[in-house]
Amino acid sequence: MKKLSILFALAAAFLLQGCVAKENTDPTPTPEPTPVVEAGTSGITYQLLVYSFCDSDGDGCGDFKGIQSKLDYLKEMGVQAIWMSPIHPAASYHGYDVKDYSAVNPDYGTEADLKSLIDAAHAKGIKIYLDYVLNHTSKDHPWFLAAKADPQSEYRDFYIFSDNPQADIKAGKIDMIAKEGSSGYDSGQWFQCVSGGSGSQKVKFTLGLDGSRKPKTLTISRTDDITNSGTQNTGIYLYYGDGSTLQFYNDGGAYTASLDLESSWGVLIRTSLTTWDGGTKYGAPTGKNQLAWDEPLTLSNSDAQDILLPSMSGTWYHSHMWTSWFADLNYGPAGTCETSGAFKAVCESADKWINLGVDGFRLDAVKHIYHKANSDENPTFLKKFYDHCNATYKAAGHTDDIYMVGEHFSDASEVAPYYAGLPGFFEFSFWWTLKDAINNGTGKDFVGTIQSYQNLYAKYRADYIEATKLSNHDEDRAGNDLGRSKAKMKLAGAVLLSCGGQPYIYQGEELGYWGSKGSGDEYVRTPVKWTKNGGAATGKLSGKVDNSMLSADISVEAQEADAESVLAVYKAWGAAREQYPALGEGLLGYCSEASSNSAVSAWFRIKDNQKILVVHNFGGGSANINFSNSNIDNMIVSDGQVSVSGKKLTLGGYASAAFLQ
Ligand SMILES: [Ca+2]
Ligand SMILES: [Ca+2]
Repeated sequence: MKKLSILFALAAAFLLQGCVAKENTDPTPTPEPTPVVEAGTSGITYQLLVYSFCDSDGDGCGDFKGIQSKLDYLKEMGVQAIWMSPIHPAASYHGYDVKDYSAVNPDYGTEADLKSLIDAAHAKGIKIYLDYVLNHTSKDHPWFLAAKADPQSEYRDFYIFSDNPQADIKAGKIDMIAKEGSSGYDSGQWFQCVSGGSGSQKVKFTLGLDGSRKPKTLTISRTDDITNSGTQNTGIYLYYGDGSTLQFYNDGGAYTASLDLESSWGVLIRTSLTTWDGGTKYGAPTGKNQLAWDEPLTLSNSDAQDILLPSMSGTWYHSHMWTSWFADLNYGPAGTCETSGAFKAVCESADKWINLGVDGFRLDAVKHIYHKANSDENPTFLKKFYDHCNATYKAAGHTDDIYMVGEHFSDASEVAPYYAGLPGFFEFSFWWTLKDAINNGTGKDFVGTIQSYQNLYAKYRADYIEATKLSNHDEDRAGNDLGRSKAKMKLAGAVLLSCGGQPYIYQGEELGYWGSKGSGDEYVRTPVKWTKNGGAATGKLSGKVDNSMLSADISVEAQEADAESVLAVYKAWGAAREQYPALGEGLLGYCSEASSNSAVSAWFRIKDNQKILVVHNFGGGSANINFSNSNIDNMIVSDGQVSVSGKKLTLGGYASAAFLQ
């Protein structure tokens, strides 16, 4: 059923063969070739935010050299791979609006610094995964700037443009939104862009008012004279260009504004200078936003789209993420996506990083690449991207397959069909199930639920990678969900590192961090505080840092000296995964011997001849379990109050233990 160990088994077999061959054929002692990444068993990946993990030069921004300096910290938790937040130049601090896929963000260091990090990580048996954003680019990416400026641009087809998105979607003309018919149209996902611009030109605007003296029509005329006359107390403003305004004049009942106009986007009418709220914005109705010389345009107080000047042409571009900052990439029909310019371009950059030594990718927002999340388009696309990258990876001399994990932010049942496209996906359901189980103090159903997810994946891929996790950078912190209870956080970490799958530890979870998105995403992206008295890489977080949390006692320095710390739990269970292959790679099996106690979750991890019993108490009170069949003499790792008396195991509240069978 579950074949997580394939990579490691292949690597180990390769090493073994290498040794045997050498002994048989070459009696001269020569150094063994060092494998790029030494095989291990933990399967643990650490998710870090480059900008807030570790700052090597004191400029407030985390960087590659900082990560390199902390590889031993990760190694001590059994970490075998790092997923770095996007490393490319980007418009936002978080990096998810890429401006150049083939470059590194200079705030993080140079490409040589990245190469140095990759080599240093490999020397310690740690792989490097890049976050790769395939759904969209920044609106400031040179591809998009060229595409929107010129319909004839070679980059025009990299994006999704339409003069009438609603009609084009209904007619099936938009390849990325081809499966939903008219229901695929969402006005909030389309943003206008303008080409042409006004240049500088002398014009006169005349405003028509309705019976309530509210703006009704707008007319633009050419003029040689931009001198305005009348009284300027109308409270109605022409808004144009880079945030400029001109109040209309009332000249004997005629509302006019003459000016030397320059605007890159057009004009709007507003009746407040300080807010857009309360119906103070007047623009064009959707689809009728073009001004023509000397022809009144009827204004809209509800749609209020930008009004295009006669010299301008406007069109719409698609952003699935409901933000004008992102522009969605266009890969054409999924069945032939590999022929699209955008596909070739993102592959070319991916090849560069693979050839630099990167071991895999975490793919962002994969259910949004093609619009319809539950069609086969995204899996089809993802398989083509994976196959391309894997071919590059093999050509670079690797004997294993490239690693790739997708972010499909949905229940396991919706994620499962995507395994047709990629070997790995995050299991968001793992955390959603676990936090409820811990907060309800009910452990008995937990492992059965996780097994049910595995059974879903196995229908689509025998060697699926179940990327388990607690929270990540897009969710409230696990610590928040667990009421900041240190005991619950320790339990959650012990469950994560003792259950099936290949777990991800999100930066700060091993330190017991908390934080809520409600105050801003930055609050769930808090920097690591390395020393009791030292600072942290807060420079990119706009001051949105909970400094009360970054206390001396939550620092790495303090927790490394504290056997009762959250960090100590992650280290203990991470080390156990490294030491006992069954705990890292084994099958997950239900243990019925603890079923009489609803607070307790018990399971086996089984690989080859090794079998480990894992027992967790999800409740706050102590729990007694009698094991008549399983062996509880040989405890290999534990957390909290644990005592063994003959065949009776007593676990204090939220305590955990594992036993070699
Ligand atoms: Ca720095
Ligand atoms: Ca998309």
